[in-house]
Amino acid sequence: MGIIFIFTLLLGVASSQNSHGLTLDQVIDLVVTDLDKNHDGIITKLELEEELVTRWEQDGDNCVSRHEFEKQWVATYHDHPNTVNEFFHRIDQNGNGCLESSDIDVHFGTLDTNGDGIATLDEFRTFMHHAHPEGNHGHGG
Ligand SMILES: [Ca+2]
Ligand SMILES: [Ca+2]
Ligand SMILES: [Ca+2]
Repeated sequence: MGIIFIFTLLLGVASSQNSHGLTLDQVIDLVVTDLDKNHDGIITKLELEEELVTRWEQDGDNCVSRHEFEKQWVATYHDHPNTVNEFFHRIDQNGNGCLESSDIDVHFGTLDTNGDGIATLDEFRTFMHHAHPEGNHGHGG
């Protein structure tokens, strides 16, 4: 039984592509904790935009480049750079190579159906499962 457990654990680590062996759910939990800065169980659009500016945007041009995003994400959540790369392209809604508040607007609009500027943690987790490359298992490899 012990050997099977260890083997399963190793397989899990190998397939997660995360250098710390974190599952997508564990990564999402870390992201949610970082985003919900006042720990009230909801993520506001303001919190999302603050995270974009304080963590991801580094050089003051109001554009989170793929490089800026990848560097911070890999350092913080330990996903593989290729995974982060694809994730960036998925959330760069208008495809201009920048994450900016207009991209946040679009994504938050899909989360926040009644437009009150608030998303619950579960809503955000669901969004992350759709947006993160490891949330879709249709393509194998
Ligand atoms: Ca909050
Ligand atoms: Ca920048
Ligand atoms: Ca963009």
